[in-house]
Amino acid sequence: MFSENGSKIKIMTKITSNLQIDSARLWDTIHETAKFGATPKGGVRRLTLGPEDKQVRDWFKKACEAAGLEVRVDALGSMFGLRKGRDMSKAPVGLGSHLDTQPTGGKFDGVLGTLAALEVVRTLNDAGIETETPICICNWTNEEGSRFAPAMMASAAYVGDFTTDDILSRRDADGVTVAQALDGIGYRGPSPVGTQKLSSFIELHIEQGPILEAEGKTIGVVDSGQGVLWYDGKIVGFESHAGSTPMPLRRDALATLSEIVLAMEGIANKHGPKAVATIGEAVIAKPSRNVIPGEIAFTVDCRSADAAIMDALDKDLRAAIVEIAARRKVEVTLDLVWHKPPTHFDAKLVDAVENAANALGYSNQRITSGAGHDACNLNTRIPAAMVFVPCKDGVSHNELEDATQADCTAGANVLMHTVLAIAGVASE
Ligand code: HGY
Ligand code: MN
Ligand code: MN
Repeated sequence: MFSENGSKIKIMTKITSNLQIDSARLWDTIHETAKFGATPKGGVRRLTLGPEDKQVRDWFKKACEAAGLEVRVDALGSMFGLRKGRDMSKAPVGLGSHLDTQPTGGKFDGVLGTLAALEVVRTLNDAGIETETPICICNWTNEEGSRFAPAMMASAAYVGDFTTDDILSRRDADGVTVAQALDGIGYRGPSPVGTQKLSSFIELHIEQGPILEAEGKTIGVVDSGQGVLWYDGKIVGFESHAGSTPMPLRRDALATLSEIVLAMEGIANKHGPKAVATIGEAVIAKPSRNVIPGEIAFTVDCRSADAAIMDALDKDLRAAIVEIAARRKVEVTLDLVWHKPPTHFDAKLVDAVENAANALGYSNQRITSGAGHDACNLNTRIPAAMVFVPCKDGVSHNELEDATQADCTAGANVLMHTVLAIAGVASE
């Protein structure tokens, strides 16, 4: 299921040429695909496996085939565009990201990495370059985890963290399963997950944070990534009359949640700055303006690059909930639904990214990824690394998400030369 090479890959230490991607073409494709799910505020709403995702997948498949790639779709809908290399006995070097977005997503999250991978292929085609090892561009299904949990779902199944059947049975808020959604857009591919071998993987992504912009750096050499804890929570209090129930007798689920939110914020700050946490979803079961909320479902997202801090976040959050629940005489359950340990990317590949950035003359610095990415999953099985570029004000998962053409171009050039350093150039 995985590349036999492991991290015994040979990496050229210096880049072979000053080959540059076609900046205007990359920028045009980013804006062309942004129309699939375009929102009035200039963002993109392209939930995984929905109609807009089908539109961009169809576009991507056609573009890959037009670039001479052999396109395969696996059982979870992940798409692979294989470009032949001189030695087809070698597992290809992977590059890419995801094309699904958050409900209030932007034009660049995931899209930049996937379309930059396509641009790398187009540039190698234009230059008549054949790589020694084949390369394979990837669009991973459901990186966002917004419609179906967990995030980075398909790459997690690819590395064996979940079975394909487990993922196919996951349901969205309307009860639709991943299997039904895949069939609904015709992207439940024939090949079992993991059929497409990869010897390594490089992902270009916007930073989704403020550091590179604040430091005035063009490239982020990502050497690590935060670990993630996702929980599903449920509070059961007691519905009763909003007017006639005396305050001391109330078992108010929303007031309970409000205390949990502030307790969790305090816990993250206590363990900060290397800890973050939020409650992104909260649904009152039977909302009514004159009924005291009796039942609420909520989700928690905690992260840290330090495994010990992750353990402390879990311990402190559970202790706080026990105390609040007892005092308010309500029942609170908290189920851990996803635990992704912190990522430490492959040192040799991280160096290759840094070498490419330096050789191309781009200012750069080492950085930890605050967000999760498919490369974080892949790195548990094959060598992986990431390239970051700044995004405006560090904003992402917001329709205002923005980046510059120059930075996107720089990121794609570093991606291309990193991939060439790994795959090798057979002929040009
Ligand atoms: O949640 C994440 O970090 C990613 O954006 N899906
Ligand atoms: Mn992303
Ligand atoms: Mn995202």
